[in-house]
Amino acid sequence: MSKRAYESMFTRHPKNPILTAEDWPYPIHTVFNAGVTRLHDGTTLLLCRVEDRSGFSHLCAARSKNGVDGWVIDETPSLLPDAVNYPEELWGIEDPRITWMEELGKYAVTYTAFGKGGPGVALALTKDFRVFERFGLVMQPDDKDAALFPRRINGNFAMVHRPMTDSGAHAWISYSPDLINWGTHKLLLPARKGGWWDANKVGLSPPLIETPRGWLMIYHGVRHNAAGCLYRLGLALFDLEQPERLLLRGDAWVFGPEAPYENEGDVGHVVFPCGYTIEPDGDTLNLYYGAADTCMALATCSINRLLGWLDEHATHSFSMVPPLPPPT
Ligand code: BMA
Repeated sequence: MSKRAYESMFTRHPKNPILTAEDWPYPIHTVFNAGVTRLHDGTTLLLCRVEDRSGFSHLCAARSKNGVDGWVIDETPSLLPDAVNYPEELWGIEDPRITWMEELGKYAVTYTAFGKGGPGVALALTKDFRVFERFGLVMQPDDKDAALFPRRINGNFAMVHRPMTDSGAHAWISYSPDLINWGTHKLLLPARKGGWWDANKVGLSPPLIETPRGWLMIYHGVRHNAAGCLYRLGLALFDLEQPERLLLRGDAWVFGPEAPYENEGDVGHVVFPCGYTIEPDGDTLNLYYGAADTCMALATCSINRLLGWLDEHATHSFSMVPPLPPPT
């Protein structure tokens, strides 16, 4: 791992990468960008994006008692693209995010359906990750990086997603009375511009984390450079009852590719978390991330420490450019 002059708030698990293609019970090319939940019996479930050698992705569940090893992986794909009934899934399904919906007594899985129209947001509900109730596309292409909130906000379901627009790739929030019809679209977190690490393209990484101080967002920012793309993670905090209200946004990234398995793979220099579990202490966050679009890795951090960092670094504190004076 390359040496950095700054301290990370995240601790990489010594057993990283925790899942690779070699662990799979059937032939696959890569495993990455898994949606995550802790089942009611305490089992950690990773709904992994698995890419086969046709280049298409499907989803496959891996379960573990301790969330680190001893994974029991479904013998066959758990959710395959269904291009007959959902032509938007012709070229695969990718990057699931999981939200436990107490009101429904089901898990909501939002994933990217990739078809001729481009990537769009699809939704399925499940109780057990074996039988899925598919809703098809809920956000038309080009859109991805979506996750539901675990409860209604002011009477409506809410979803963060990332449509592509001429102005760039920004995170949006939309509301729905029934999970099918989505509206009241609001810009949630815009990509910055110019030299910022998160200029031009941001997207939600795992589902938002509910804290007493607000919804904590771990998002990815994409930096294009001469070598390709760099995917790093930043933090933002939103109001609990009015989530489109941004409370704090960090100025620096907090986690980026450094370890060899994050820098070398099909797409090097990528860390891409789609889910987490929280320990019973309510503070320890286990962040599961795809590394270099090739394998799954785990890093741990303290939610309170992330919030404390945001308090200190939500202005231009790392920037050489002094903040603008308040408007008169
Ligand atoms: C994004 C998504 C992710 C992928 C990342 C890096 O656009 O497609 O699935 O991990 O690019 O390649």
